[in-house]
Order: sequence, then structure tokens, then C-alpha cells
Amino acid sequence: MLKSTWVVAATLIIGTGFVHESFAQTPSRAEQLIRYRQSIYNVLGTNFGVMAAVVQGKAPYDAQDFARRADRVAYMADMATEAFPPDSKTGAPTKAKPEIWSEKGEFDKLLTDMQSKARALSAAAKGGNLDAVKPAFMAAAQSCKACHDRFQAK
Ligand code: ASC
Repeated sequence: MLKSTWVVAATLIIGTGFVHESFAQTPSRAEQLIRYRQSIYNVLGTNFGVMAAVVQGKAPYDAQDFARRADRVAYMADMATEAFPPDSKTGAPTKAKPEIWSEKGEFDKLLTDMQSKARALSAAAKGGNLDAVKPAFMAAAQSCKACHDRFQAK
């Protein structure tokens, strides 16, 4: 084979590899939306989990830290409103059930309830009294569970 033919062949092989790599690194629209949703719930759940340990007596109560985490949870809960666009129903692994979109009225009710319980928890946490915070935390946890039971795949 001519030397130039080898150069062309090598360029094609290497070039094809780059093209494949760039495709692999560009997430689809659905993947981006699902990743966005999972980011919101990851930040929400991680902060809620730290608070849960305090409420269960497994970690010390630091009122300021607890209140800051409650604010984060309320903020993420608010962001969850934009976490379920129709384009994010499928396209990447997700525990979000299709019923979220087919029973949107019911889903929105549970989401709105969770947001309201998260705001109440954040308000209670500003008081700095763990005994007063506990019922607000339990109400928020129950609102998480109500939606997961119905709309989150196991
Ligand atoms: C958590 C967490 C949830 C809720 C829920 C409450 O800590 O990750 O999804 O509490 O389990 O029942």
C-alpha cells in the first residue's frame, strides 16, 4: 500500500475514535434533564439525611447547621417543581414512574404538600429548639414518603 494510503487509513481510524468519544460525552436532552432532577433530589436527600440523624439522636443537634440544612431542603424542594418536564420521562435510568406525568394532578398535590412541609420545617428550625423541630421534621419526612410510595419505582 502507498504510504499516503496508510496515512489516510490511520487518520480515519483515529478520527472515528474522536467522533465516537465526543458523542459518548454529550448527554442527550433527556439524560441532561434526568441528571438535573437527580441532582436536586440528591442535594435535598443528603441534607435531609443529615437532619434525620440529628432527630433520631444519632448526631448532636447544632441549631445553626440544622437550620441551614432545612433552608437547603426547602430551596431544593422548590426547585423540584421544574424537575419533571415531559422530556425527562425516559431516556436514562430513573426511578421516576410514568404515572408522574399521567396522573399529574395527584403528583402536583403531593409535591406541593412536600414543599409546604419543607418551608414549615425551615421556619421551625430557625427557632433553635429541637423538640419543636421534631414534629415539623416528621411531617416533612411523611410528605417525602407519601410521594415515593406512589411515584418512585423501588
Ligand atoms: C429520608 C429520605 C427520604 C425520606 C423518607 C421519609 O431521609 O432519604 O426519602 O427521609 O424516607 O420517610
